[in-house]
Amino acid sequence: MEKFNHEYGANQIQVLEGLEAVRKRPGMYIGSVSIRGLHHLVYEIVDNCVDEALAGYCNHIQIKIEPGNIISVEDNGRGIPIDIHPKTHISAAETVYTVLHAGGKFGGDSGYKVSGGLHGVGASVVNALSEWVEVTIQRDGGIYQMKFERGKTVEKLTRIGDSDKTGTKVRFFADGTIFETLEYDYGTLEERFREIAFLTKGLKISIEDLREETPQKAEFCFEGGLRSFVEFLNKNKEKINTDPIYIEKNNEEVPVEISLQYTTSYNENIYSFVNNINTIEGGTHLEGFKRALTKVFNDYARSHSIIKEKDSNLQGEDIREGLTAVVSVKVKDPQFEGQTKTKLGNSNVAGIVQSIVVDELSAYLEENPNMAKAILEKCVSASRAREAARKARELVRKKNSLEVTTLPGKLADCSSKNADECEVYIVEGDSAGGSAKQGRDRRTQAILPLWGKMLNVEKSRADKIYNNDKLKPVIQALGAGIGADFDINKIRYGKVVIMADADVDGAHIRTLLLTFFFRYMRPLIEQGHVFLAQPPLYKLSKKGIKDIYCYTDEELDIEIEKIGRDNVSIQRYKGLGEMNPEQLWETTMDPANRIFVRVTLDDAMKADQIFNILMGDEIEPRREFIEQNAKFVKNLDL
Ligand code: 0RA
Repeated sequence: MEKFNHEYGANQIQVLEGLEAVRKRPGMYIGSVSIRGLHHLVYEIVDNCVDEALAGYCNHIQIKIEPGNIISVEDNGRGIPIDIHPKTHISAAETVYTVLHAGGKFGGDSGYKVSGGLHGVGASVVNALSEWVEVTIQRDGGIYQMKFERGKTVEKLTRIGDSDKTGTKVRFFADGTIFETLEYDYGTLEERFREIAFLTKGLKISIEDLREETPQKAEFCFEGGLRSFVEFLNKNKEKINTDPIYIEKNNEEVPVEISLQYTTSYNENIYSFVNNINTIEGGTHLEGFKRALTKVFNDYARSHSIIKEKDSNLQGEDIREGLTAVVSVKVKDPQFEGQTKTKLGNSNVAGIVQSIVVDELSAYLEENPNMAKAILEKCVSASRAREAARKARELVRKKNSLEVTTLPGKLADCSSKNADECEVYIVEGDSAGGSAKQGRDRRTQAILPLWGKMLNVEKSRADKIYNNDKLKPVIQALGAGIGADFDINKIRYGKVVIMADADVDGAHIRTLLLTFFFRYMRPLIEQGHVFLAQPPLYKLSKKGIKDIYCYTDEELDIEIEKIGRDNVSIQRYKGLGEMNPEQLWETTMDPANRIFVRVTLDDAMKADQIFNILMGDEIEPRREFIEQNAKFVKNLDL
């Protein structure tokens, strides 16, 4: 342990300075101090246990949210080493919790931890940002415990009993002076742990929420790994190859695990992970995978005369139509790029993934000629549809160039032509649309009311979407094209605002639009142009004071407390339609007062998943969704 060859005192000072830096700038280490950052603390602790599982020593992780928002994470691994360094007089375990980035120094690290950035910053960061942490270790025949407060050791590692088991248990209470909220969202944690369980074949993860009278809990363990993940994603879809294709290569340099399955849907659903982190922006691993797919299917189609010599190659998008796939790689020193640092940059990974997929997938196709035929039939029909869509678009483009103004009839446009200051409100329903038209700032705010039947984006190809009565006005109003032709520079409004009620119909239109933007105008979301307007839930009136609008139940409680309970009248808004133009302006559209939620790529991806449930044929998942829908809206990142 070269690093600790200092005098005891000097070393301790360094430690405290390190953790003080974390407390001063928490965002640098965990991204933010919102609920996201709070959840990040849990992920950090669980990550260490997953590493122990990847090293082959742990097969069960138990997470509990205890009453009072205390988190407990227990694993059955080897236990963090407890030996005391002769010079520093500090146990290895204490070092892990008090020295920034010390996690990897003790050999338990899988080597695939992400250095720096948002992930893998480890136990010491959690310690620095917690009011208290308690660590209990079982190993070498004993039970050992140590305690910390705001990163400082208050009880050194002490033997408190005997045990013939091994493992580590961490309990912590996040620091309320640092985080905006200490209230964990069970659903968010559950979803992430399901994902980790899919990504770590055979690892059992249990989660339990003990905060309410009736505890919620779940247990995940998937012997099928990513195969199970793909089955889960395709639960409500019609499959082409009944069993997902599965590829696993645990080679030294870059272990690769991939599963894929074709459905009769028209969309591609590819998820990629690096070291268990969802790379929403993709990167070299995804590039390698896509290149391999294109090559293998074209080679097969040619050698089996499915496409003729004179025909052109199938394009990547034809081959990915209806594909659901998960690609997971482990990379020793991952370089993350892109706007949200979720795009893998390591260039060697592309070739490695490509060659593995080419080998394995060609073998699969040769061994399963019927599947190969069914999949290729779909690819060929996708390629024909793409041709047809291109012609349809060209036709529309020609028409557009003749009629200069092809704005939809229902659009109440703004007078400014400077996109940077212009906003378009896509409003659900005619009555709310009417109020919005009267209440708006005509110079910069345009209103587009939407009504009509919901289109199943999942079951429609681009040409049909282009002519859909609900989406066509949106495409025309935005004026930037669609799909491959979409050009963000032509966008007529800098902000695209979805204004819908907080009910099931509102959820419908929101999911439809987000799914549509995600599928056909992705840069719009990537570059942060899409927002959700947040109308108030309540109006408080009392004689002698100005009306007060509240946007959450908590806010309502606080405001009632402030103005006193007597003679207050509370109006609950059920929909936008209940507000008159002045109220709608004041509460939801006036830049000085309004609350906007910016939609992230992550949100859009979720909407896309939810869309399948809403439009699918199965009733049970739809009912479940509707019950949980309020949560989906609430969890969007601010
Ligand atoms: C390094 C070495 C050893 C175990 C661990 C790390 C370890 C760390 C954590 C964090 C949470 N749970 C954990 N479980 C294990 C063991 C080295 C040995 O026994 O030889």
